[in-house]
Amino acid sequence: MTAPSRPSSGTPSSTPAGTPYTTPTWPADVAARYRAAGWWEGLTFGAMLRDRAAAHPDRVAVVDHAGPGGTRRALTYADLDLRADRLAAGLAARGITAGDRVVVQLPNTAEFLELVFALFRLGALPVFALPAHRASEISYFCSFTGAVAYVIPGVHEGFDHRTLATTVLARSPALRHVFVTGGDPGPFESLADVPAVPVPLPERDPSETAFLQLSGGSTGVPKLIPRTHDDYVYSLRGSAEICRLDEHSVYLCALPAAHNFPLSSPGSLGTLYAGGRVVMCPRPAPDVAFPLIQDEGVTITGLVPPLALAWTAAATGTPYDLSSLDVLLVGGARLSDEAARRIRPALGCALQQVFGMAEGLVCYTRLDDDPETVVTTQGRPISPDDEIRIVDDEDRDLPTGATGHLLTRGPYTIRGYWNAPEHNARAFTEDGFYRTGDLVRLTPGGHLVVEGRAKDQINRGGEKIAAEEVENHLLAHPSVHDANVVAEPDPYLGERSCAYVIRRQGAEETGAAALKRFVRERGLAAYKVPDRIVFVDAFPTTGVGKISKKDLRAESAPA
Ligand code: OOB
Repeated sequence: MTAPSRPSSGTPSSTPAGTPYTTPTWPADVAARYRAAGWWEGLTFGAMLRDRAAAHPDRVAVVDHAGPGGTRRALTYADLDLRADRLAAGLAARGITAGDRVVVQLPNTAEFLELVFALFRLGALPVFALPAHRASEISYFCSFTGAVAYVIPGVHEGFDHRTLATTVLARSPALRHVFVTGGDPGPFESLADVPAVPVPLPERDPSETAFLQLSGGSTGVPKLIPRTHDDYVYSLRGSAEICRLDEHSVYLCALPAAHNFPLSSPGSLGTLYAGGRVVMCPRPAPDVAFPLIQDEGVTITGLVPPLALAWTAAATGTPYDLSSLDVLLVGGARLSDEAARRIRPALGCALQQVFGMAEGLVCYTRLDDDPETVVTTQGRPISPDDEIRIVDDEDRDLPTGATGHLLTRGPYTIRGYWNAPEHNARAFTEDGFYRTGDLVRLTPGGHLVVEGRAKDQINRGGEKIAAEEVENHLLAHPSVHDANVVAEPDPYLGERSCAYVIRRQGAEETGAAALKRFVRERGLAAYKVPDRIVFVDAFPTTGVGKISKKDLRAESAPA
């Protein structure tokens, strides 16, 4: 395979090994076209919040229930704007500066938004970790990005992130600061003590990278996705229009706030773009979310399919008034047509399906699509400039209606992962199309239907697991000779993970429970620990002798 063309502009950086490498970005002529078309409006996140705070300072921007003893807190746009400035000043005083990376692992609280806007204003790059990540993932994010700071909740869902931070700190030479929200910071600094008198900061360039998002991934380690102000603000604007957000919209952030879906589709940032109100929901379970919908007058939210099913079931006979809810977005994994049909009758709201990816492309069914399109398709792209190709294994375009590999390119889809030259050569075509790894077809009406996946990944109810990452952890066990992780059907999650393991000859017999514990203790997020482990003597192989994951999956499927 030949090397992809490397546009000259980009984020100059170096690989961890020190080799200079420029992360590919949009070629200059393409960028100029996106600006001329008005997709890129030259607005930074810092300026966006400033504008909104000037236009409607007293309107509530964000609500959470993370005050002392779980009390309600509401920040107006003016509050959020000022708090972001004060936090930026305090972080700057601690030496955090433009271009620095900061790993953010916060639950759904107002601090999450304060912090990311503070970092956007500083020009420091949030690296968006999920609360479920543990030492394995966080240490990797910190060391790979050379992060200087890591921000955590003290204790969240019974887990002490301060202990995790101690482990991470010992493994991450560049890490200088750990900031803790909510209560006792332990040996670290409380984020509440950081804010200082605002200082003037240079305005950021809208074309620069604003943050690093995580890929679902299909390789040994997660890849990092550089998103610019220009491209991401465009995806927010497009999403807000498609979901008809305005200043009366109240968005419930029920999924983990840092994930691309609740962040931008249209998510908390799209809601702030539109001047609406974000309600932070600590957990997405109906008993937590339903009272918030009632009390806060929530109009729109987004869920992964298993949660949409749980909400649909719980809505029958609920004492809570859900009548304010206008729209439920469902995405992250395939929603079955049958489940889709149940949503409006049960919840009394419109459904919008979302098929998106942190790398860029986001498709929505539209609110004026006919009901059959809404329940049977995953929508169409945000932008008229989103380019879609559906190809065979040799990258040849297929006739309309045929199922094939989805390739995409456009004004908010990255041209390369951050510092990943070898991977970029495989994950993008020479002319800059991203290989999504999804198998899709196009309906005559121009909507996409997701039919499957070619990437080596398990989509566990919207949580993505790279098979290779888990296999590597299993292989580290002395009694494991070889391991293959595949998806198997699950009635609730859609898919769960199953590890097929060949034991090492003569090694002590380790059972499934012990092997799961081993993987967990290596510091892997709980959702990546195999749901099932099956010991086998050999793996099925293809005609050329390669291990056939297809046949392994078939073994897992119900007869
Ligand atoms: C969202 O983003 P990621 O980066 O966690 O995962 C992207 C992948 C897609 O490539 C696809 O494999 C799968 O998740 N996916 C879907 C889907 N939505 C995402 N598969 C079938 N049907 C759907 N509706 O998951 C994400 C980002 C922004 C908005 C929504 C979801």
